[in-house]
Amino acid sequence: MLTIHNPQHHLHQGSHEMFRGRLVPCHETAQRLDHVLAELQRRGVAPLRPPADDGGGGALDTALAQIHDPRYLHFIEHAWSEWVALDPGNAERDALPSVWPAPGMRRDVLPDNFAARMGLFSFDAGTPLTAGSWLAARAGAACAIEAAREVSSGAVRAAFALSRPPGHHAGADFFGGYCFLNNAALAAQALRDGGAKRVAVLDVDYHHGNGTQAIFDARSDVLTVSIHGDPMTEYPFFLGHADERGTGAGAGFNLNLPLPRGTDFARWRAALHRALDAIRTFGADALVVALGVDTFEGDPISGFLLRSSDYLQVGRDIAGAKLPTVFTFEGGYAVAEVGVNTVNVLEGFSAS
Ligand code: OKP
Ligand code: ZN
Repeated sequence: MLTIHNPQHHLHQGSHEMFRGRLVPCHETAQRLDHVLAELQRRGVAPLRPPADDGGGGALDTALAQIHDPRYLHFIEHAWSEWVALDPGNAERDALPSVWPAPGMRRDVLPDNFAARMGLFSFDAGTPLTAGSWLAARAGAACAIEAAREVSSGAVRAAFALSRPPGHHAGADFFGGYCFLNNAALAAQALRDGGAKRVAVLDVDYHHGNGTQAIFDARSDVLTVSIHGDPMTEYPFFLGHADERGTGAGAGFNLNLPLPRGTDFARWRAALHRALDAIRTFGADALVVALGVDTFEGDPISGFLLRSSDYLQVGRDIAGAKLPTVFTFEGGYAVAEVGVNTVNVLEGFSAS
């Protein structure tokens, strides 16, 4: 499968995240992507290339502004230099938010204070903003958009945007869950712009794709479907319940399939078949798969029980939708297995 990988991903490397009351080393590391790349090369699942379009000339910025709020984009682009300007010593420290507007507080006024804006544009303290976060996320967005364009043009049936930081928790105007720019949403929009009338986003990451759901919540041209750990107990907690079906014109165009911790592949696969049924009923002309493999039994931060060989079947099942497909890379924190598990999905898909 054509894979567009982000050669700048290593520019984003947080040191610590707030986790269960203390700062712990980040789970979302550069080695994750390196393992996937190595596995793709080892199995000869070519071709593999960086994005041809580096985003010069403003086309990439125009695409980003279709999904993200201009104030948010401006903030993320300049956040690191603001952070260092506050104190030169900050160059050695990641920026983490620590204060957020509660309901009833003002979101319409953009504070001058940097910490206040960090909170306004985020929803957790697990997502460090580092010197290279913007460049890495922006190059990743270019991978997702280019993958979608290759699929739209008919050059390939499917493409994989291999990038980090991941994207599915990022909303139009917020970062969080290790995500800054929503690659799956950008790919879906690029497929729409490339002529697809109806696009489905299928999110198979362990965590609910709250950013993607929120971005398309009121739209009927993009169906969002997510299979994930029940938000009653699992991150991101405040979205992802089964009764969220979309709002306004988007009513009926979101489907959440929450599952309890401890769910095994048989039960998970039944949810996948429900998701694929909904995508068929919707009449999608193209598909984006937000591919997280943190559903793996050995994942250190998740609670499902999928095994490495199961991912081949996941790929075959998704191929059964017979749609032009863009995969984006999301979670998966069992570093030694993330390559095998991810490439198993792609191989299962390609062999079908
Ligand atoms: C990102 B992706 C909160 C601890 C939980 C967030 C998990 C983000 C997962 N401080 N950490 O969906 O794999
Ligand atoms: Zn996840």
